[in-house]
Amino acid sequence: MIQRRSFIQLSTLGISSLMSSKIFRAEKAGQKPIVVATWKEGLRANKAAWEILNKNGRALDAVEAGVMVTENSINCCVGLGANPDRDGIVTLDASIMDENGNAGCVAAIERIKHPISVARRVMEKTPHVMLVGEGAQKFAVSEGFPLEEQKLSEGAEKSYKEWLKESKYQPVINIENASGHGPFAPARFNSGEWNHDTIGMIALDAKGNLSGSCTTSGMGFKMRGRVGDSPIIGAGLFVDNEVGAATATGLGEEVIKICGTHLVVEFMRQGLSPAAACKKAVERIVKKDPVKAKENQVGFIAINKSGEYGGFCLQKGFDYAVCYAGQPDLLINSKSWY
Ligand code: SD4
Repeated sequence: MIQRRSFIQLSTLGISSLMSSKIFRAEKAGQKPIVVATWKEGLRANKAAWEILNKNGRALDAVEAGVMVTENSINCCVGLGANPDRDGIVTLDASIMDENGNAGCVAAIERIKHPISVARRVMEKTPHVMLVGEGAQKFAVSEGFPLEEQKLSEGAEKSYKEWLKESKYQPVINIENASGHGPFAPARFNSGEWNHDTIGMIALDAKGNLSGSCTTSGMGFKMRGRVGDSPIIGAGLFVDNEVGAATATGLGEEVIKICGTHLVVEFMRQGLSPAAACKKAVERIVKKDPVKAKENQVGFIAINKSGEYGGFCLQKGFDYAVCYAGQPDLLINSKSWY
């Protein structure tokens, strides 16, 4: 009788909850709090995030403050000093998600220094998830964000002039130095060490809550109006506080087509480790079109609810930065498919 009752209780719990408790027991303990961010620039961004996490702060505040550091640096390729679109105008995209599954995004916003903070205001102060272009800018101004003058950084100015010579818009990749991304890679090789345009950050705070942020100037010399994966929930960023968080970098079109970060989180829900989940999402891109996959770069990073982290990318050359107690500036060279 007892056996029969417990069987009934178990079946009313449902298979999915049984599976998920198994999943979390199977995960080995990770770090808490922890913050992980894309590319080498993530090291500096993580420092700012850690200031908050280390004081028992909220993951949401940490991922906003962290990527603001990168948006602020004039000579890098994320904020207003970044590579412009083909028409010479810098347009920025950003997204943010909190532990309650709330999300806010802006796309193709101009002359605003901190798109990530505008994304957070969209999440917290409007009934919407995404604002784009002129409307996003108007909202930002109404929220007190100053309208900046557009002034390309020296590096961006130089790359743009170089690009204008041929104005080529076709896939090329430098596999040897494979931090370039398909269609837009060559112009960026002139801009020195920093040759990508995005920072994605995911964090787990001391209370065990997850949040994430992603901010970018998008691909350099993109078509006017082009929006990549970074401001799209489930593509460039996804957070599910029951399971984990993931963010992406690289050729956004490829990430969008597989709902990349949502896929990574769903793979973690099925029991995969963050690294294995990222690899499986990369595999999805490869399977879809192996020829194209060889020519492009995509990288994913992920953390799970127990503070384990991992990443995986298509081509060699993608680094990500990890920070937790006693390990403030770990830079990991991601494993790659090719
Ligand atoms: C995009 N995913 O707009 C971004 C670009 C990027 O490093 O990640 N660059 O497609």
